[in-house]
Amino acid sequence: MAVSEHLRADGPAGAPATADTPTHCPYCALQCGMTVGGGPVRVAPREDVPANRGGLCQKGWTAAELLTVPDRLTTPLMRAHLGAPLEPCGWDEALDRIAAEIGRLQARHGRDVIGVFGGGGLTNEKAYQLGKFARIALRTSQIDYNGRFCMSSAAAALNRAFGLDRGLPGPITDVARADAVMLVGGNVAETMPPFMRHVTEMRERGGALIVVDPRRTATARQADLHLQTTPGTDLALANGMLYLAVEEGLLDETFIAERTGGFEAVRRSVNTYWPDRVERITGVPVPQLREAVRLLGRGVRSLILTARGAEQHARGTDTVTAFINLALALGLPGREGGGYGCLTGQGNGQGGREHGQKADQLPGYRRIDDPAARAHVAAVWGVDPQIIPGPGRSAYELLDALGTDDGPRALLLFGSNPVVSAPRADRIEERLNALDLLVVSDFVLSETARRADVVLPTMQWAEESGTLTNLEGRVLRRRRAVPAPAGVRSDLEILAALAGRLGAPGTWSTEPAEVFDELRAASAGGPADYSGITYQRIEKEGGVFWPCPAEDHPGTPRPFLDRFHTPDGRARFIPVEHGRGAAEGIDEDYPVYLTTGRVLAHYQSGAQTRRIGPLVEASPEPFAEMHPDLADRLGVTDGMDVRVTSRRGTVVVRARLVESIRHDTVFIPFHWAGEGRANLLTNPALDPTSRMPEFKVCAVRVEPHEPNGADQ
Ligand SMILES: Nc1nc2c(c(=O)[nH]1)N[C@H]1C(S)=C(S)[C@@H](COP(=O)(O)OP(=O)(O)OC[C@H]3O[C@@H](n4cnc5c(=O)[nH]c(N)nc54)[C@H](O)[C@@H]3O)O[C@H]1N2
Ligand SMILES: Nc1nc2c(c(=O)[nH]1)N[C@H]1C(S)=C(S)[C@@H](COP(=O)(O)OP(=O)(O)OC[C@H]3O[C@@H](n4cnc5c(=O)[nH]c(N)nc54)[C@H](O)[C@@H]3O)O[C@H]1N2
Ligand code: SF4
Ligand SMILES: [Mo]
Repeated sequence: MAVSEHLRADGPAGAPATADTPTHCPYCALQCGMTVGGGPVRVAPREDVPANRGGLCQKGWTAAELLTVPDRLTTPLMRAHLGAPLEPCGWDEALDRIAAEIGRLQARHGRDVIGVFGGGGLTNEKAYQLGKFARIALRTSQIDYNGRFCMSSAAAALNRAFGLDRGLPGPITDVARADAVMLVGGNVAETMPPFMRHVTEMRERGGALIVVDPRRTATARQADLHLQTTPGTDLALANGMLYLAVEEGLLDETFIAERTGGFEAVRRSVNTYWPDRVERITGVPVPQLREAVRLLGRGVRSLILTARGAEQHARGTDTVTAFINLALALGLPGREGGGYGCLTGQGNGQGGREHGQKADQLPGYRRIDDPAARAHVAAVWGVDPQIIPGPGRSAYELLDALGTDDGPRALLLFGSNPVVSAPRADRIEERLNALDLLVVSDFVLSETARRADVVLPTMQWAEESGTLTNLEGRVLRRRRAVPAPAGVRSDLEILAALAGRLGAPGTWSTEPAEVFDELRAASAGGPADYSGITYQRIEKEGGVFWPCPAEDHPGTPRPFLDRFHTPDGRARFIPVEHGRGAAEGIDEDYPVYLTTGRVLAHYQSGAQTRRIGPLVEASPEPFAEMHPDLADRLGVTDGMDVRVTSRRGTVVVRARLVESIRHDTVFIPFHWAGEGRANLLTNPALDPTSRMPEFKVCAVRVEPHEPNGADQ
């Protein structure tokens, strides 16, 4: 097996040589299998994990370096008073201060004065414990997490149509067996590189890849068909494809009759999406639309997969619904290996949305306003259901309310860096600064942690154990491979210590295995039922698919193959309309579309990857990708600094001229802080159902930047 090309000479402080431990990558939802061990610590890909089968991306290869970044936090930090610098302090001092402030604030302003913000990178155990901590230790309704910025639109659409929110409809190996895969707004060649192995295998077997993206990305370049849409027009594209599916006689009438409801209304609603009109809206030529429908409709096992490009819109839920309608009309979800799926993003993006860190949710994907769910979970927690609060605010609304008259005055944050990753980030930064108390648990001093009043140094991936649920819905084991540096505590230890100081009811184990057993009981009978999953089974079986309601139940790799999880077992067709499209259209003042997303070398807010030498070398700075024709019109040349201005702010980044992007669109990755922070520009228009912000489209003006201020 190959080893990391990017070994550090010194190895982690104090970490002795260890045997190689099988675990998974710290980053994305593919959760590539890797071994970690040796001194200096190194990683190597595992061959026994279907998701990556011996592959890793550059981030995975360099993951060992994350354990030894020079500015790793190893002691709590605290400000003596407002405006004072962050200074090292002891754990008791930090935890006592937090508990005292919480007590003071809640006595004056009520329970909801404390907010909690979680992350989709937290293990199931931590996500579960964080939700429980908010509900019965703080008794606040004000908890949400960064998954709201990620898969919430797909989740809402899946719940509405299928009655269950599960990312992929089957094991990832189904991709290689598919006849056609349509990937809408996903650039997996950069965001999950080993995923492309499955796609390549499919193409070698004669299957077709269709990519829908305003950019000819590394993924689109490998496609058989690339539909280069105008940002924010996917819903019209899907409705137009359904119109053509009807016209071409590609409907699966038997499936529609036996397994679904509501098709007639949808058939009528797509009547106005005739091909010329759809070409005008989306910019996709009619012959390409027709070709895409034929490829999908003639295949037996076709997959329609959406990712953030289609979902991060103020109409994201309806957009995903339109693709689900198309998949249902073609009968795909009824065939083994076919269907609709969404590509989960963060390491535990799937599990992180199931165990109660979402504002309206209790463990097991239960609804917090359902009396039976409250009673079940309260019994597991050993509390009266009455004390569990109701639903709180969604992520952006929560951050936006911080420090306002009726919003939280303190925030406890685990596993997110919203100063970089939240939409309209300067507004969010201002709200964080207005708090009486900001507590951040992290292993590095992220841009958000820098603004905290108390920073708690925590353990990271290879130092801890627990479970994560990957994009397939397969529950996997994260295993401890190296000791944590002295002075660092796990998130579970932090929550237990705070719960103790707050006099919280219930038990607060710091052992992941014990917390998992409690999670199993809390999830039992819920939509995301983990009760039959054990650490031992995961070890033995290489992961278990939920729902898994009993220890002798095999798990559920294909939850929609035979029935949907709606009351009548049928999937629901729901008519959706393009309407006016994106929340912000282009006009004379802001004549160009901005879209945002990712590059291969960096992860999310960059808090982790901007600290790793080879990744910084591969991708040192933010940039604005634009077409040479657009650049010409704007007087911009390759490599020049440009000012990009939206109604909310301005960034300065280097222009990168590429032929692969539409003439009317610029693309800026969101991984950087400072003057290239893409989220200074983005529009926090929210989807009415999922409360997802419109990260993927807003209107901007682009000008050459003259540093002396000659240009305004
Ligand atoms: N390298 C890397 N990999 C990652 C991550 C990372 O930060 N870096 N993060 C992980 C996480 S949390 C996530 S959520 C996933 C995200 O994975 P992806 O969804 O693949 O990533 P993005 O780059 O956000 O968006 C994908 C594509 O959407 C396109 N797009 C923009 N606007 C539109 C539109 O209106 N319609 C359509 N059809 N396409 C559009 C963009 O051009 C972009 O190529 O990646 C995971 N993997
Ligand atoms: N413009 C624009 N903005 C976007 C997006 C976009 O496409 N465009 N995508 C959105 C999406 S899909 C996502 S998922 C978000 C992600 O954005 P963020 O929520 O900011 O995610 P990360 O950068 O992964 O932040 C995780 C932080 O938690 C720390 N951390 C990691 N693991 C743990 C742990 O176990 N415990 C604790 N306590 N800390 C931990 C890391 O060091 C890091 O500082 O960004 C969103 N923002
Ligand atoms: S694709 Fe995702 S899980 Fe795999 S090595 Fe890269 S970042 Fe890690
Ligand atoms: Mo994400």
